[in-house]
Amino acid sequence: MCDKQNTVANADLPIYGSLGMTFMEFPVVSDLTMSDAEVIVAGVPFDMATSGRSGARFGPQGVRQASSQLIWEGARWPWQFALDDHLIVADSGNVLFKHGEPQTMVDNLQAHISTILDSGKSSLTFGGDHFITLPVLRAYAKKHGPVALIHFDAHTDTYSGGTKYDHGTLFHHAVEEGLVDTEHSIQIGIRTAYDLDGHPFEVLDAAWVGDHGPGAILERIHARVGDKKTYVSFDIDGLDPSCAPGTGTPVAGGMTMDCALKVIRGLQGINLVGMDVVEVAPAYDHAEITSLAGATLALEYLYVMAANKMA
Ligand SMILES: [Mn+2]
Repeated sequence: MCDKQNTVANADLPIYGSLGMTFMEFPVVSDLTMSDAEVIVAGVPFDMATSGRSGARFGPQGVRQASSQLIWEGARWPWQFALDDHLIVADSGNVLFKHGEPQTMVDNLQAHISTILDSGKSSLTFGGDHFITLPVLRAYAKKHGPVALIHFDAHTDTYSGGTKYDHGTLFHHAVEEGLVDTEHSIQIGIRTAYDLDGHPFEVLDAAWVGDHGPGAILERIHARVGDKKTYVSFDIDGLDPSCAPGTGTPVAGGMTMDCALKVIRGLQGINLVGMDVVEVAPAYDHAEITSLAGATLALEYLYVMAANKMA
């Protein structure tokens, strides 16, 4: 039973613990225009564009839930400042759409991201399958023009023969629509077939990544994107299945989590304008490994955003 005396005695303790309702327990934002947040989190519980196993619709809630394990550390190691002191982040919840009508997701997501960008903020989006990146990039290109892309994935997602809503074709469409500055874009961790002739992006394939490590990867990334406005898209299957089993189309032989974290941390100095983490499918996960990986990569990105701002 809760008596008043007890409540007063513990006034400095939070009554509710980590519920994982928002990413990193950042405050909920409903009025995007009025909010002073600099980065807005959005979930997109959509997996109707998957070619294999569905389930990424539960990605946003998985990542938010896992992020509750990261909150206790005031200043995340090895950063020497607390994120909250230097970057204002809020969580706008999930983008809504009519199930069975993918176009309503496309329209609503692009509108939501455009609202975020038009109010001078940037987005951090949790998929959902990788198709959700296409409407996000449409909003970014509308605001910023074609953006440089840093894309982590086992797959290039540049296939041309897919259906209209297809998580394997989005970068084919993004290039065709002129959303991406291909000359300054790079794909990392690729280890599935793609057409080498005329491929629009620089590729660091998974074997090269494993052989050369974070320092060399970062050299290539910085050389490629330069000072361009840069969007980061992280398909969690870019990681090795041992680091990210909970995903729809896992492929053996990917990046380690250690390597991925060092690469994200090393994006400091790049003109970053947005990020997504996609393809987390908690139903195939074990012990929240994949959701935690997604949450940790996103948190590391936010630290980089804060560090860029402080520089
Ligand atoms: Mn993939």
